[in-house]
Amino acid sequence: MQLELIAPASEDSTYLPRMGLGILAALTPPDVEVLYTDDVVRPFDVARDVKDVDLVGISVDSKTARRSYDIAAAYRRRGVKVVLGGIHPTAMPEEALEHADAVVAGEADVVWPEVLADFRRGELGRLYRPELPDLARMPDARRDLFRSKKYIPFQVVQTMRGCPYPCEFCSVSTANGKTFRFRPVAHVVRELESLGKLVLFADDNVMIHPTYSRPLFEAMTPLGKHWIGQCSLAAVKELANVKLMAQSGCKALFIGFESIDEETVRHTGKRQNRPAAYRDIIAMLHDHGISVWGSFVFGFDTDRPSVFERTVEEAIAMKLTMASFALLTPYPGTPLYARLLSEGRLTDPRWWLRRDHDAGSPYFVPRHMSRETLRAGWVQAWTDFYSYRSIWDRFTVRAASSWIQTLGYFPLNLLQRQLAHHKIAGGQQRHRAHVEPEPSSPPPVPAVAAPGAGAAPRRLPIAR
Ligand code: B12
Ligand code: SF4
Repeated sequence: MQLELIAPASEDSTYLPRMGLGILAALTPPDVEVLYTDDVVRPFDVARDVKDVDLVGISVDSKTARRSYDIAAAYRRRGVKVVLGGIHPTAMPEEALEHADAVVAGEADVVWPEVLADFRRGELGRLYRPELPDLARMPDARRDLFRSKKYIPFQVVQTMRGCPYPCEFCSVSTANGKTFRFRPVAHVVRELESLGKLVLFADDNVMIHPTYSRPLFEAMTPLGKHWIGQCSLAAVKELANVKLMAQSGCKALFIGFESIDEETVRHTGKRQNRPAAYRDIIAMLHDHGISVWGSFVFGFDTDRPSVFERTVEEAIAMKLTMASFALLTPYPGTPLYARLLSEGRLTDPRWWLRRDHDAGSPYFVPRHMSRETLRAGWVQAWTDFYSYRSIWDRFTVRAASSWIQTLGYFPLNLLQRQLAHHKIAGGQQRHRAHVEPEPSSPPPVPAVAAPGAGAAPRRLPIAR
């Protein structure tokens, strides 16, 4: 039997293998041949790449839903059965079932062997809703499937799932549960020992639960790894935690600041963020050789047109190594989606079904500006943050600085500058170019103005 596992791409995808599929491959009986196809590495061409395998499994998030459904349709036309799973089918199982033979809504670890056995007996079910698995039984992902040289050279490792925080825009607590579940430290350490020096933790929040993370990082210290991960500000407020992370090999953290405004972080539910403390926390991280990649979101109900310029200025003053700016996106299954829907503010409630969804966002009516202003301000923030002046002004080398800050800083920023200009401002697409335009979609240019809509933000003085 041949099973093909497919990781579809969106314009926001990165050259990283899909861990969930590596785990499913590890849970697949050894007599099944597993093929791994990554749309990021080589854009999937329906005319060229559809194969005569026995079963296909596709990992779907909301940004890749449309593309996943198109790929699924091509296989099903050929008589190949398709199973969909991942965060989007978990939130939208009924929709996913319209495009697949079977859907797994939830973490598939426990149920995957059963899905395969059902398929082999010719009794594939329609909808599987597994219990949340005990991560003590989570296998190491099958990394032998991830062969492309295009992948960034960090090995992805997961230590925990679930999150109790109530951030309104986030899918995690709905999909993965409202409690933390951890892999035993010994399992993580054994997996790390089998891998190379560079590690990326695919956790939402490293060090969020110090009673787990401290023993983990202590055990990692002798391994000599260099690792990067995502982290909430709550985790790095304490000097002792920062010291331990640095000692265990942490070189950079991706931190969800979300906003520089106190009112906004309270409104989003991200209560652990205290904007007044941002600069001090970053300076402390820099002093311990940890670079910071900040993440900000625009479009919250408390955001006004001045937010773009103020955010970029603050991000420069914080001396962030890099930053990403996202448009607030109503992902299905989130409290944000439910609220905007109930307030009648979603302009295209199934935006993810559009083939051009990346070009037309935001798909909701902001409270204090028009959609055009929001999109224009978002583009401006990207180009201003990656202006040559900003790149220069943010550069800082401290005694403890790691290679990411010394050797990596300028190449990484110049790459991001290219992305800002070509993709964000120029609208250049890699994946949309491979599909037909959506005939029935409403026009991608935002057309709805909010009450009290402001003018487009002016160009920042730092921009070149
Ligand atoms: C690591 C990560 C990334 C990485 C790596 C992605 C990669 N190549 O794997 C990077 C940084 C690149 C990234 C990028 C983005 N991400 Co991201 N990411 C994550 C994160 C933190 C972990 C994902 C992961 O590896 N989990 C570990 C594996 C084991 O779990 P899993 O993938 O869910 O798989 C399990 C189940 O879902 C299921 N399953 C999955 N696939 C399949 C397939 C089949 C056939 C079956 C049966 C089951 C199944 O079984 C698996 C085993 O239990 C999640 C948050 C989270 N906790 O899920 C966000 C998350 C997935 N990301 C999210 C977003 C929004 C993004 C971005 C759009 C952000 C941006 N603005 O740029 C981009 C673009 C994503 C894209 N597809 O293009 C959202 C998605 C929301 C949604 N509804 O779609 C999440 C949920 C975060 C959040 N806070 O809401 N991301
Ligand atoms: S944004 Fe981070 S802290 Fe908030 S709910 Fe999601 S995973 Fe938890």
